[in-house]
Amino acid sequence: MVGRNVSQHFIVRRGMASMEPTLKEAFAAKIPVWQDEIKSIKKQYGDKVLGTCTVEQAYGGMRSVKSMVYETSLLDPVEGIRFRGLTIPECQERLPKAKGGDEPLPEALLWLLMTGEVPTDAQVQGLIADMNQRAPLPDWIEKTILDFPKDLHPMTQFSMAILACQKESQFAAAYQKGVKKTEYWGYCFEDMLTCIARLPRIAALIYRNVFFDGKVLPMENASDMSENFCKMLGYNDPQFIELMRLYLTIHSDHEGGNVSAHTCHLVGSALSDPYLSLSASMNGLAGPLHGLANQEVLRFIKDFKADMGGKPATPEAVKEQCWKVLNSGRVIPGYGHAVLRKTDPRFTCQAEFAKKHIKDDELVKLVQTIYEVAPGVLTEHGKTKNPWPNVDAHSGVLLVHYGMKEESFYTVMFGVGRAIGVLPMLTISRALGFSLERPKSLTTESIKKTMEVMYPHGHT
Ligand code: HAX
Repeated sequence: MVGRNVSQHFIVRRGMASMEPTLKEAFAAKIPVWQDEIKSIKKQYGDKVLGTCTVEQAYGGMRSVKSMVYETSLLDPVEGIRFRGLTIPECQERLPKAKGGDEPLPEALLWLLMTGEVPTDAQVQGLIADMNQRAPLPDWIEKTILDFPKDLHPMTQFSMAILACQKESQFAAAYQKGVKKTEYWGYCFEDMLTCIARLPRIAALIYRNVFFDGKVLPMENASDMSENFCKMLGYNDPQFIELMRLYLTIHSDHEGGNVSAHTCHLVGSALSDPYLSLSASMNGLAGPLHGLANQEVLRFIKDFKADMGGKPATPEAVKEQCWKVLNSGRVIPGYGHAVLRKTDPRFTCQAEFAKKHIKDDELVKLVQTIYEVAPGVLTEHGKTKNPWPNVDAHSGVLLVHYGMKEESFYTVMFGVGRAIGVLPMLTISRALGFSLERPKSLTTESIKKTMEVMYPHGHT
């Protein structure tokens, strides 16, 4: 079966008149190399301690506990994210781009995440052609999405639509037939690519149905994922399409411990197929402390503007608004992070995009003023370990500039990007035979007893 799928890819590749390997072939070549590497690490260091967990960490959401392997990206608290070793500026420089474009193609990032290698232009074009073939949705799923109540949150619709696609999971079907463990990854790969290819249409149907007339243009086969996505959403501006390429790229992966990545990893570890795993992951992304923060940031900005009643957004006024939010017991959305301790480079690259293309935009200027003020307020407030902005502090105002004002849709956009990170890692997990996740939990009573035995005279 895996062999048959590889030859299906070959047909696409031949259509491109190229002898480059497909992503599936490039990935397949890596698997034995990585398996040997892991075997040797386990043999040499298997009984060595990687990290410890304090009582504080057990109660504190396992913050920074080192107990999970996630290959596609790594987060440094100060420097920010690296995708397979490349920073965001390095990805912007080195990954293949669309003709005439400056921003990386998300399909190129997908290749990088899957293989650890920067693809050639021809490889990316082959992958785009393959994904376009997979993108059309079955009619019944289109109809199902159009039947959702318009007041059902777009993220709930997104998660439900991904679940609906599970009917076609090759992984689930193969498992039922008793496929061998060594062949899991091939079916997972097929689901991963089909699922990612279909997300733009799912998201566009939700957007057009909730906020407009439910009519979505057919997909253009000649374009890349971002261009197709923008056009189906109803946006033709080439600058917005470039923004989409950057947006999907930077929202893809943020190592493994964040709620959406960890959920996908955890659910997939039970051999739930990629659709079940991604749908679960999206339910985590829909939380206000995670991906929903981009919606909340725009609401914060809208409330602020309404309170100002046309008066200028001075730093003093922004400061007052920040304190108002904090004093009401809420968080300042878009600020703080569980790992980062400096400005998120995903914020910085969006600010640079804004500076380059739309520097006079009123809301972009307001985001800059918030950036000048909020870290000081949060520091004075004295609770957060990181007063600096994260990815969500900037994304909404860029979308508003190009006409997308419907903030309850923003987390769906994040979700389309996030799938490009978490589903490749899921496929790698199946290729490398990663185990069912099952950490040990304790009760407060058992922690108390353990501590009393370890520290009979109390701990000094
Ligand atoms: N505003 C007000 N208080 C904040 C804060 C903020 N932006 N960020 C953290 N704090 C508070 C926490 O609520 C916590 O208070 P309690 O002790 O009363 O519980 C305290 O500061 C310590 O928190 P922390 O250790 O610095 O941060 P956590 O790891 O617990 O939480 C969060 C990280 C991102 C959830 C947090 O900073 C937050 O709520 N930020 C605002 C929401 C947000 O922007 N979320 C998106 C994060 C990026 C992301 O995942 N995107 O998808």
